[in-house]
Amino acid sequence: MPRLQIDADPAPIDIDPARTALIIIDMQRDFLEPGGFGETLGNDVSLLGAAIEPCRKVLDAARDTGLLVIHTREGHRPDLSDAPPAKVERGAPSMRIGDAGSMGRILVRGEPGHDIIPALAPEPGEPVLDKPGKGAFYQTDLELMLKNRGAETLLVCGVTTEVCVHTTVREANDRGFRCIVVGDACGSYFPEFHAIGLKMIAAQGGIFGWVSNSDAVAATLAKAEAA
Ligand code: C5J
Repeated sequence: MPRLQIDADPAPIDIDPARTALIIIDMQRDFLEPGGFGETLGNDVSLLGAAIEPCRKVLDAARDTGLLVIHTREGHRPDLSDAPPAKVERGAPSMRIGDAGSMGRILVRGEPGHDIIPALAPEPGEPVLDKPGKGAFYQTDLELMLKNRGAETLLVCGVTTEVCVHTTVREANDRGFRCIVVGDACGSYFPEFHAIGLKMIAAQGGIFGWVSNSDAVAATLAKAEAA
C-alpha cells in the first residue's frame, strides 16, 4: 500500500496504512451512559455523545482499509485486587468503584457498564484490551501487540481527551509511536479540557503527536482502499 498523507496539526503527516493501528479508548457505557462511573463523579455524561459518530466514521474506514483495530476498556477485577486503594477511595463520588449501580458494579469487568457502547461494538478478531489504569500501556500487552504487528503510527480516538486519551498518547510517544489524535472522535466532560488537551498534543511542533479530525482521516484511508 502506498504511503498516504493525513491533514493534521501542526503539519500534515505521512502514514503507511500497513503500519498504522486504530486504538479506541474506553468508549464504555460506564463513561458514556447515565448510571456509570462517569456520572458517579458528578459529570454530565451526555457531553461524550458527540464523539460517537466521528469514532464510528474512523472505525468504519479503518475496518475497510484492514487496519489493526484495538479497543480498550478501563476497569477492574471483581475482587478489586487490581484497583489501587488510592483510586477507589479518592474524592466523594455518589458511588465508588465496585459499588452496585444501575448498570452493575461500577467499573468492574464483566458488568454491563463495563461494556463498549453498542454503536462501537468490537468485531470478532479485534483485540479488546482491559486496562486497570488510565494509560493503555500500563500493565497491559498493548506494546507487544503493536510491535508484533510492526505498527509505527497510532490513530487514537475515545474518552476522555485529557485523561485516558492523553495518558495513552504520552505513553505511546515515549515508546516511539507516532500518535495522530482524532480530535472530534475524542470527548471530555469538560469542553475546555478537551480543547486545551488537543492543543497540548500539537503544540511545540507536535510535542506528543498530531491532531486531525474524522473527516480527514476517513478521506485519507478511503484512498488506501481505492489504491
Ligand atoms: C477517566 C478515562 N476519565 N477513560 N477515564 O477516568 O478517561
